[in-house]
Amino acid sequence: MSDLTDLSVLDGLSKNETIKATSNHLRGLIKEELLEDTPAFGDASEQLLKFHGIYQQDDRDRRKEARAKGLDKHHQLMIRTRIPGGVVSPDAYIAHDDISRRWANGTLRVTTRQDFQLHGVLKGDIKKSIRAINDALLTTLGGCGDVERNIMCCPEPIADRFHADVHRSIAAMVTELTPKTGAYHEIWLDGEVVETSEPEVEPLYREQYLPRKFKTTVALEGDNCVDVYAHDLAIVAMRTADGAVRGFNVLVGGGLGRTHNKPETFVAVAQPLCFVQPDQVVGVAREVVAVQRDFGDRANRRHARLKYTIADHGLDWFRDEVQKRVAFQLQPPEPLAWKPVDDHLGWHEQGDGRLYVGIYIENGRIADVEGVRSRTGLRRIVEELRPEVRLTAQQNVILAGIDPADRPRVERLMAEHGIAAVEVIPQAVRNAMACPAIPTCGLAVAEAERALPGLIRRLATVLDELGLGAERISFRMSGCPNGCSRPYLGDVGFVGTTLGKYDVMLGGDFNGTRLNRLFAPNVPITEIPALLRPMFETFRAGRRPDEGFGNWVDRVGFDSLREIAAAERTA
Ligand code: SRM
Ligand code: SF4
Repeated sequence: MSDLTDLSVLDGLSKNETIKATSNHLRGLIKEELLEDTPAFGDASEQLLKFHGIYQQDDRDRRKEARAKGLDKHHQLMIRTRIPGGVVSPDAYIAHDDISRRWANGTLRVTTRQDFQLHGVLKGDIKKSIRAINDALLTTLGGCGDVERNIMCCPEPIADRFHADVHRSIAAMVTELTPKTGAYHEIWLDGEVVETSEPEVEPLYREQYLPRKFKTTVALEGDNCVDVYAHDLAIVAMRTADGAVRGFNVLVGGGLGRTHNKPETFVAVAQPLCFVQPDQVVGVAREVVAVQRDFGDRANRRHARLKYTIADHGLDWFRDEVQKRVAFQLQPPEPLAWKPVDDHLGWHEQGDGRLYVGIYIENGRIADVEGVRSRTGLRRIVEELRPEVRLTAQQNVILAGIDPADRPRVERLMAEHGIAAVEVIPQAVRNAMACPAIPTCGLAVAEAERALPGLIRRLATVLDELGLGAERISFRMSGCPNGCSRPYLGDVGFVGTTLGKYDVMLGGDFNGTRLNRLFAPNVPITEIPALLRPMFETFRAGRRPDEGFGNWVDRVGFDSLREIAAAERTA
């Protein structure tokens, strides 16, 4: 197998199904192509590499130049390390920082799913990079691909029984849901090829893995900092009065990817499925994945996520299918109540006499740029004090286990490297997220990470002028409708439609429990502050006590907002 064109496509199924089925459990020709002196892998390997946590990309900023010179694209790879619950040891942090300097583009990207991404790695350096990540006891296996992705969890490093028990459950889920193939070790770590007459078995995923990516998160009762409603499988840990895990609420079928002008693709929030006991959570997670494995659409990848399986068959059918496969009775889901989302930034006690500090990283990009040297600064702190590092779902970094006596040293190092204390960061900036988009993402139709910093500061100024500077409003920007920064769950979402233009979405809520809706299509980025300013003014005048911006929008409705916008245009 060398290229998609060589494959006879499995009857009625998508090309990817053939690639997976004939890959010998994700091996394909990756090992052979690694040895070839070429800048890029072939099409089939490109798909299989995702399961190994690697995306083939090209530098889109250099496309024009390459075309003008009659050259090929500037091929490069992105590596995604899977980091359950976002917990990174100091050694693993240093390993990633080293790779970013030696083989990647000199930056480290914290993702919205608590992973690290390294961009700009060349094919010749990929094996060394993967090996270095594994030497630091992390893996990229399952970072991408049609399998269970990174299992997220609220990253707050509180030292109590509840948090410890939840993390134990997550570790068990990770073990259960990680692919068992030996391909990863053989290809990247020069593991021994086991010659046996017994066929290799992938007990959960079998020959064809899942129809599509599958995402799970674990929230702790009351705090939706991990955006429960965006997930295929969302698990909410509930506590007893004395701080033990009482059980887990289980929700299914959330997903945010959609395609412009294809109404058959849609955004969905996860719906409550059941409540299970602590010792049943791994079993229920496994069987939710197994039902999706068996019934997900393998013909049309645009219709293959769990949200479509549930939309097609119904939630009751789905619950029955899961019930048939587990040996215990699924209990009815319990109602959920959320406190205001906590982004865990700033200094806090962690319950064992030590402190943690949440540090704001703009759009998750750890880099040395214009006055902010977060790469060097974080490296110095981690090397000197060896805190545990935790990545948040808002693309920020927590340093945990700090001796209170070391707090002044951490603060001094932060200041020396231009890393701002959270108190001085405008709320609009603090609550904003953008996906990478151009130049690395091949699917981007507009800028995001490079466009949001300018826009968000203009919006912060507007809010300040109106006396709303302290208001917590979430702003999320994505460079295409796939929704990697979860724009549809923010108070305000900006979804790229073409270079320089965005669909402006309004009416979500700060706690991420409700989808926003399209308010104004295709707005040039330069016009967004003027579009939103009158909304903020009317919000200030007409809000109820403690009412957030998104909730106010939802209450007053788009008709009145459009009247406000029209009045502004004729004024
Ligand atoms: Fe995403 C594809 C980046 C979280 C929905 N996402 C991509 C790719 C890999 C582009 C590609 O397929 O070629 C992007 C790589 C860009 C780059 O250069 O780094 C990409 N997604 C990201 C990250 C890095 C954004 C970020 O700002 O951090 C996030 C990595 C998470 C991780 O560590 O695993 C990221 N992506 C998300 C989320 C948010 C979430 O999961 O909480 C979503 C929406 C939730 C969902 O999945 O429904 C998301 N990404 C997508 C989709 C649309 C999926 C769909 O069902 O239609 C794609 C495209 C696809 O899969 O075909 C996509
Ligand atoms: Fe790329 Fe679109 Fe995801 Fe942004 S939202 S990273 S542009 S796929």
